[in-house]
Amino acid sequence: MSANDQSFVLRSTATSPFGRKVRIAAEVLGLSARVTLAPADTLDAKDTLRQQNPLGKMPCLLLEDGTAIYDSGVIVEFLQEVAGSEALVAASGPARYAALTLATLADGITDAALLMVYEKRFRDPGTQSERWLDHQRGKIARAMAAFEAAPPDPARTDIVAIGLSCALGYLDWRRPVQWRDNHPRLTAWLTAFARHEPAFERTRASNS
Ligand SMILES: N[C@@H](CCC(=O)N[C@@H](CS)C(=O)NCC(=O)O)C(=O)O
Repeated sequence: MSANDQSFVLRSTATSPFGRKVRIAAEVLGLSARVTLAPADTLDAKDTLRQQNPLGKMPCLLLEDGTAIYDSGVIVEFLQEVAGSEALVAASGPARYAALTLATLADGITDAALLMVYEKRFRDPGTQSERWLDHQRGKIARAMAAFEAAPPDPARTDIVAIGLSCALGYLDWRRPVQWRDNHPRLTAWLTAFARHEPAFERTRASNS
């Protein structure tokens, strides 16, 4: 059976911002019905996630023969190929690398936000490093400034918009930083993008 007609299992919680990227992509590509969400516990050594992805990170996509595909960016590209589409990122050329670079910038916001959340979650009160938190805040601030200066087209769902919307959604949910008041264009962008792309609201954890 080729990947073009098989079903997939997505190891991810409904709240994972990187998992949300994949769930939005699957919906936009018309593949949602073929992707079953199987929550993973990244802290549980017995969870099969660590065999599927030795890094123990989610999302991780499982093919019917057990093949594992990660990380979220690779999964999005894989699903796009399964769908026979180039809707989310161009297959080649300068536009591809421009989009992949901006998508990495958006993912970097989520990565830094997660590290801030983990710093608070995994360290005992009073032992958290303010220097480390500041280091991550700086990454978020610079990446957000770049997007504020040039927000993407809110009427276009591509790999950049998907990653950015999931990053901002995660900031809104976990609040490692306040971003709305000092990023009016990005705030407007997220409102307009959510209106344009229903998969954004449909993949909110409370809606799934
Ligand atoms: N670059 C990865 C990042 C994935 C990631 O950091 N996932 C988080 C959850 S949203 C995770 O698995 N954290 C647990 C850990 O790092 O052990 C991707 O794009 O999929």
